[in-house]
Amino acid sequence: MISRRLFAALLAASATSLSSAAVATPSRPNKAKRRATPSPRKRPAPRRQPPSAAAPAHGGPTGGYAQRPEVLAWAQEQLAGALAGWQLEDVLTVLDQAQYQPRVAQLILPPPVGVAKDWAAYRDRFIEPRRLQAGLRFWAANEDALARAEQLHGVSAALIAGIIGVETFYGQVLGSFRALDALCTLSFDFPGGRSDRSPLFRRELAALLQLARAQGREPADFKGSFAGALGLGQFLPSSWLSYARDFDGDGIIDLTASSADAIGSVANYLQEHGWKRGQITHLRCEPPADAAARERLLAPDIDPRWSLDDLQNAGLPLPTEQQALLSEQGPWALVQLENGEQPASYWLTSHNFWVVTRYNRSAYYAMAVLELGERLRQLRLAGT
Ligand SMILES: [Ca+2]
Repeated sequence: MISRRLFAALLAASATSLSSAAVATPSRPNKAKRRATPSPRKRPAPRRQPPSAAAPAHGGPTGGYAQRPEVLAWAQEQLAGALAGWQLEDVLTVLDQAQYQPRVAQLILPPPVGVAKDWAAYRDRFIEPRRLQAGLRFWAANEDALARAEQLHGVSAALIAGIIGVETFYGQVLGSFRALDALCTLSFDFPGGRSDRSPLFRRELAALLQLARAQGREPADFKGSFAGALGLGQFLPSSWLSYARDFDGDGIIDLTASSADAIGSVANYLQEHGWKRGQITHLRCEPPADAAARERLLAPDIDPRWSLDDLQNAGLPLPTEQQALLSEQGPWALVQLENGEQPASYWLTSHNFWVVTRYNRSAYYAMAVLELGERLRQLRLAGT
């Protein structure tokens, strides 16, 4: 607890910083971009930078967040916004418990330049025997909740199981950082070496406090990833507040202890982001032989813009038996995933594939969760 005397001193110290825009105005929301831990850019390689490169821009490795003028200014700003109804002293009491985490500051850095993307290697990290076995156990143990989520939200049980498997290995890798530490580190000591995303994490920090109060828990009790993502589906606090659901009917939302709550929340998240019931997500294809036509189709990336006619005019080889489906379920994007030194792989992807990337904005990620889920579905059908 912060003493009254310290509290008064902090208020006095904040006077100038409050009037000098010490707190960055958050830019437009970008909440899904790094929601989940695994993307090709997120978990590669052991370490990317020596510890000194991740040193905080200001303050020090001891944190001391509640004593820093710019943090106080942020806290005061929140009282008129996300934390309306809170007392400043209560916010500072929470912040006073936060510790700077150098490992968090390292993990947020991008991988070294020059590391080639490799879909085959990425896929093999997730679609492997141990994760498949864990996925089959998870599906069997949660058959009812998965079927209910599929029925209610239109999102396939396979995709929900694929997401939870890639995110946390079915709850085996939930993250051991205190979300309060991770979010304070990234909010107020965001490292140099990549674009500053601290405004996003300051919004998530405020959301964590809101979430804790809504749940009658202490903010310091929440544990998760280095980016503050929580539970089986790795929801950031703001996503928990907006999209999480009590799916087992016990009156509370627990995305860590309740598999059913996590399942219902993942399905609800996708539905709220525009999932279309019954639409397929992707089809393997060959690229157009003509390089210019290929580049033109690839230009919009995962944004589906191309009709069947567009694809045919570009010279994309399309089996006749696929054409009715392509016509009904378009428009399409052409997605290219690189395979290191080997030739790239190509798919036609739909609006629903784009929706999966709202969970984590990476085509590699989306393809991995879809393929893991599909493999699990096939194994179940085969009675494995
Ligand atoms: Ca519940």
